[in-house]
Formats: sequence, C-alpha cells, structure tokens
Amino acid sequence: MNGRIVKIISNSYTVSSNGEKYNCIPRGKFRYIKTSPKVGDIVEFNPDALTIDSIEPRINELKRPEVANIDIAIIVTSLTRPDFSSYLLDKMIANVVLKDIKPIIVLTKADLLSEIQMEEFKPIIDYYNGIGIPTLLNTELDKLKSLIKGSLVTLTGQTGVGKSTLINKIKPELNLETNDISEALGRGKHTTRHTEVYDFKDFFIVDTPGFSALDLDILKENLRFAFVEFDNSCKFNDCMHLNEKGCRVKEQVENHEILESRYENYKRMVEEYEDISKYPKK
Ligand SMILES: Nc1nc2c(ncn2[C@@H]2O[C@H](COP(=O)(O)OP(=O)(O)OP(=O)(O)O)[C@@H](O)[C@H]2O)c(=O)[nH]1
Ligand SMILES: [Mg+2]
Ligand SMILES: [Zn+2]
Repeated sequence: MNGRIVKIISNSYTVSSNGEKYNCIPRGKFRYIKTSPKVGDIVEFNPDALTIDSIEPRINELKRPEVANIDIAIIVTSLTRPDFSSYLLDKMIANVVLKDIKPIIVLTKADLLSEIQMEEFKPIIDYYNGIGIPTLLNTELDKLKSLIKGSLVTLTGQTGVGKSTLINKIKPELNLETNDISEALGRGKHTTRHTEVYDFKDFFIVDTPGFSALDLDILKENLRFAFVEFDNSCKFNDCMHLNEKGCRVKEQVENHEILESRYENYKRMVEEYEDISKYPKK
C-alpha cells in the first residue's frame, strides 16, 4: 500500500493511508542505502508486517527541518525574544527557494514591541512583500490560511520563536506543548522534539523542532539565485556580485533597489562558505 509519513518518533514511523494510521518500522535495507524516510515522504508499506518497504522519488527535501515533498515553508521569525535576526531569516529563505518551496514569513511577538519599535520593522515587512515573499504577523490568521490552501506546509525557525504556538492559534484543540524561551534555553532543550504533520483539511502543516544554528544547504555558486530580487545579468555571467566590474547587483544596491541588509547578508553567506570550505567535508 501507499501512504505518507506523517510522524517520526525515534524509530517509529507513522504512515497515513486512506484515513488510517499505521506505526511502521523501515525495512533493514534503509540502513545500507544512505537515505532514511522523512516526514512528508510517500512510501510503499506493508500494513500487516508494518514495514516501510520503499520511498517514492521526492519532489524536494530539506535537511533542517528534516522533511520532504514540501510546497510552502512558513519561516517563523520573532521580532524579539529571541531577537530578530535578518541574517538567519535570509538564510532560511535561501535554503528553501531553490528547492521550489515557496517561502512565507510569519513574524511573531509584535505584541511585545512598542509602537516605535514596530515602526522600524515596517520597511522590512514592505520590502519582503515587495519581492514576492508574503510577510505577515502571527495574528493575521485568515490571510495565512488563504495563502496555504491545498498545500503541505512546513514550519521552520529557531527554537522559541513560536512555531507550535502558531499551530495552536489555528487549532486550539491540538494544545501542542509550548514553552517560554528562558525556561526552554535554561534546560538546554527544544520544546518540540519530533516532526509531525497536522491535518487541517484545507492544508497540512508540519510542526518541527527548532534549531539554534543553521547551515547553508545550497551550493555556493547557486547562492546568488537564492536571492530572488537579484538581477543576475551582470557583465560576467559567473559574477558573484562582490567586486567584479559591470555588476548589476551592486548597481541595484547603489540605487537602493535592494535592501542593504539583504546584500550584506548575501556577502556574509559567501564568506561563511569560504570558512566552511577550509575544513574537510564530513
Ligand atoms: N508574547 C508573545 N509570546 C509568544 C508569541 N508566540 C509565541 N510566544 C511564546 O513564545 C514561547 C515559545 O513558543 P513555542 O511555540 O513553544 O516556540 P517553538 O518555535 O515551537 O519552539 P521549539 O518547539 O523549541 O522549536 C512560548 O512561551 C509562547 O507562549 C507571540 O506572538 N507573542
Ligand atoms: Mg515547538
Ligand atoms: Zn554581479
């Protein structure tokens, strides 16, 4: 039979098929090939032996969070507690866009900001909306629901930003565990510890464990295509937009067509790549 993996807890894989759920274990052969099943995978399974026998080819996959066949990633970012990081935000966006996963930014904890502090975020919100990445607050639930209709959606974001809280806002009955960040960090643990798909009929949302650090999951030479507003038609078609002559992107920055932090974050990611490549690959 065919089904979708909707939950993984250690070595127990829950497969959903025709409205039924089956707790399966993967057959031994998965240990010998490099891939292991991920939440979102379509699999062939045996409902009697409760084994997963094979994984259908994936449309896409992410390493963090560990999910497959995703249509939309809701990038959950807090404006405070933890502090807003445009670098982490741009990295999360870069990690998903080249995989044909549509990013949506959901900002949380605006209620903890003063009006003046909130004003400072307005141009940033407008900018991302302007480059085609819908950006909204976690209070704009109707807008969010209409954007994700018919999709398999993953949540992604640092620990404590409010991913599980967002799911609870959409469906309070789920009553997912959430924790104040000081407490969560004090224990050195993430509140959500497994990845699970929640079925909202009109859409599916995957809650995922948060992270404290995130690696780039794209090739360095593709980084410039992960910044959707970059005009890559420079004089040299392998232009990395650093100090090359005839660079269109640098022109865009000078003309204020690109948000300064976006370009700075791009350069920092290129540098980070340089740092990584100094070390041997694992
Ligand atoms: N004031 C305020 N608090 C929020 C908001 N969203 C979430 N929180 C709080 O932030 C804390 C962390 O929320 P969680 O939903 O557990 O965060 P998470 O992203 O699921 O964290 P992990 O599961 O560890 O990855 C909780 O105490 C929430 O009540 C918000 O919009 N405003
Ligand atoms: Mg959580
Ligand atoms: Zn260039």
